[in-house]
Amino acid sequence: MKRCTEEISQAKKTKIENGSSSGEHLHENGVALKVQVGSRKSQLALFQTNYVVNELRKHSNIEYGIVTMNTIGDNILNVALSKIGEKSLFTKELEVALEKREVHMVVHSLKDLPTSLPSGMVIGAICLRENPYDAVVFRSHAKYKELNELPEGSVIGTSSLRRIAQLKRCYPKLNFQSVRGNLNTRLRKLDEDQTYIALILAAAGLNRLDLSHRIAKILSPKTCMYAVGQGALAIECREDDVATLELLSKISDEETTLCCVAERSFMKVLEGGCSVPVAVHSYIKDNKLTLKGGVFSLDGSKCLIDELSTDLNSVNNGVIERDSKVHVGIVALHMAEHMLSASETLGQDLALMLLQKGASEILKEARMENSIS
Ligand code: DPM
Repeated sequence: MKRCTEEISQAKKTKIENGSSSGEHLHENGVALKVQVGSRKSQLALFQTNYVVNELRKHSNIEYGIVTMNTIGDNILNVALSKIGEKSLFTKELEVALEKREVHMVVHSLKDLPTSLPSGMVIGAICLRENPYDAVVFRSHAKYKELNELPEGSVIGTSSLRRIAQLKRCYPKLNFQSVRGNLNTRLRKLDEDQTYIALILAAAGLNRLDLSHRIAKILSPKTCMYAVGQGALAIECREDDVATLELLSKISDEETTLCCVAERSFMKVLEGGCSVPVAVHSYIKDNKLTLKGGVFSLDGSKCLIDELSTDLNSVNNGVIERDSKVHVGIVALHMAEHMLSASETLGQDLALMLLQKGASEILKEARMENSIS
C-alpha cells in the first residue's frame, strides 16, 4: 500500500498498529491523535472521503488524515466488472488497511460493499443519500434528449447487468456495450471515441463531481430501478472500535440507513452481487417503509418485481428484535433497534416472496449466462 498523504508520525503509527484500546484516537495525554481515513484514489472516491471528513469535522475537533490506495477494481480496467468474479473489487485493499490498524475508517459507495463484510468489520454510518437514480448522459453535441429518440442499433455504454436488463425491456432496439474506467475516463470515451451515443451513470456520482449539467434525463424507477445502496455513502470501521463507532453515529442518516438495511437484506437473501441483475426502489412515508425489488434475466425477457411495506412506528409489528446489533453489516448505535429489525425483516420477506415466485431460476440462469458469455 502506498501512502499519498502526509506520513503519520512514527509514534502515532506504532500506536495505531499496536492496536491499543479502542478510543485511542480521541485523546492521548490530552493530545488529540489523528483519525486516519482510507480512500480509493479516484476523483469521486476522494470527493466522497473529503465530504465525510467535513461532515465529521462539524461534530468534533479531531484531526483527520486521508490515506489513499488503489484496489483491484481500479487496476483491472479491460474487463467488465461482472466478469472479474471477485466480490470486494473496490474494497479489499482498504479493508486490509483497516484490519492492520493503518486506518480507523474507510469511505465507500455503499453499492460497492458486499452484503457480507469481512469478519470484524462493520458499516458504522450511512450518510444522507444523494439522488439514487440512474441518469442518461449523451455524447456532447448529440441532438437527443431521451433514449426513445435514438435510432435502432444505437450503442449505450454501461457494464451494469442491472441497467442493461431493465433498459432492454423498455428499449429493445438499443445495443449495450461495456465501458469501464472512472467517471471522467468514461465521459472522455463517450465524447471522443464515437463508440457510444450515450452512457447510463448514477446521478449521484455526476452530482458529486459537479457534472449535473451532463444529465439529460433521470430514469424513473418504472424504467430502471437502482442498485442496492446506490447514492449512499458508507463508512466502514472495525466492529470493536467503539470510539470510531461513536464518532460515526453523529453523521448517520436515519431514513437512508433504514432504506439501505432493507435493500441490503433483500440482496443478501437473493445472494445477489454485481454478477446478477437485481434492482430496488425504497422510500419512507408517514413512518411506513416501502421496498420494491426486482430480479431480471440478462436480456430482460424474464422479470419478477414486487413490493412490501412495514410500519416503522409499531414496536409490535410481528418483527422479533434480534440479539445482534449488526444489520446486514450495518451498526447504527443511536437508532431504534426495532426499526432496524423491521427494515431487515422487510428485505428478507420481499426476497422470500420473489424466491417463491421463481426468482432463483432467473438468477441461476443469469449467473450461468454471465459466466460463459
Ligand atoms: C456497482 C455497479 C456499478 C458500480 C453495478 C450497478 C456500475 C457499473 C457500470 C455495484 N458499482 O449499478 O448495477 O456502470 O459499468 C459505481 C458508481 C458509483 C459507485 C458509478 C455508477 C457512484 C454512485 C454511488 C460503479 N459505484 O454507478 O455510475 O455512490 O452510488
